[in-house]
Amino acid sequence: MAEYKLYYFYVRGKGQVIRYVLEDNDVSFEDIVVPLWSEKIKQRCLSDQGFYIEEVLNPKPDWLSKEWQELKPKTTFGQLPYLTGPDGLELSECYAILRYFGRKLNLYGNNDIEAAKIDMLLEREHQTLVGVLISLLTKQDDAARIENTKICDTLAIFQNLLEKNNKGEGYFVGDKISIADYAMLDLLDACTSLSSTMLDAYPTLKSFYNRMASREKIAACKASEKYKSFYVTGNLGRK
Ligand SMILES: N[C@@H](CCC(=O)N[C@@H](CS)C(=O)NCC(=O)O)C(=O)O
Repeated sequence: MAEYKLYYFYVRGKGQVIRYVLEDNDVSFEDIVVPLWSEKIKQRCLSDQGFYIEEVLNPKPDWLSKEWQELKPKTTFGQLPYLTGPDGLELSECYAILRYFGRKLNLYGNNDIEAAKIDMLLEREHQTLVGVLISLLTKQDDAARIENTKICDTLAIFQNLLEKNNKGEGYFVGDKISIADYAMLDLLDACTSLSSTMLDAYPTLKSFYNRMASREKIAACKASEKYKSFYVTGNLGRK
């Protein structure tokens, strides 16, 4: 039996970074994919009509799947991702879960300063990721999404920080992989979904992305039918 159960929806969204960490570090877990929307309206996710942020935040009760209606009150805050594990462990908040595995799997730097730098990167990366995900749930074209999220300015800063550590040839902090690197991989996935050429302007970041994406277990995860079926977020059918 798997040691952990990770519950998340059929999107990458806020759950994929945890899936990456668990897959890449051989953690025994059950990846429980919960349907968010009821059959009645599911097709809208795949159509041009899609869902927009107002509807995602205030769905009509009969829009939610039976599975999610049953699970929601059992989770800590009524949202996913949600993790259960040994000794009655129950955790919500994606970055609390990420940090838990960071500590447990020795993916949190070599000392307090490295851990603080990892936290700093996680804070800004998460803020940026949420901005990109929300932009995909709003009615605007991709050029406006890129402009309004100021994503290019942020990528330039991230690239600069990466280049300051080991000339950008390794990881973001110190000399070993950390949860910040998995979080950056996930953010760069989302950027690539927004624009397939966006990373071309950031060669060091692009090389980092390719290195992370080609790690054996990450590449296997990305190549799986399950991963390929996931959308970046719950709208517009964007992979
Ligand atoms: N602050 C939470 C937010 C989690 C969250 O927004 N979850 C959304 C999906 S990404 C959700 O559960 N939506 C369904 C609902 O609220 O009923 C985190 O970062 O984990």
